[in-house]
Amino acid sequence: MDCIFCKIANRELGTELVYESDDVVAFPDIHPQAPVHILIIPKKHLANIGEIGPGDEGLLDQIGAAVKELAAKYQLDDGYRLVTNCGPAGGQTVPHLHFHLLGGRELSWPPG
Ligand code: DGP
Repeated sequence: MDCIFCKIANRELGTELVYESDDVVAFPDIHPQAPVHILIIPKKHLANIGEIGPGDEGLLDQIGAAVKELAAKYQLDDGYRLVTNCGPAGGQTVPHLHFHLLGGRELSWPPG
């Protein structure tokens, strides 16, 4: 499958991984929207959050553990945002499930 995030997770592109667990990796976004902008993804190819299903038990727990560790690593003590875009209308451009961890500046709401 020609998926850029699968290639990153498989270490085929030389992208720096800033976190790794059994089923999850994280790496800096190539177009950062905040001083800290990390993408957290499952190693398994799932197109979006709607594809999580049987066999993926514990995946969201691992995502949560990654968020906690990365927030500490990047000293996001004042807060941060975790967001996943789903489908074209949700603003998703890479069809491999990913969570944006954004922090290091004041983040406004609602998003665009
Ligand atoms: P989304 O629009 O939610 O699908 O976000 C996709 C993000 O992925 C976007 O912020 C840019 C980032 N991105 C796309 N291609 C690459 C890549 O090759 N390397 C890295 N590090 N980030 C990428």
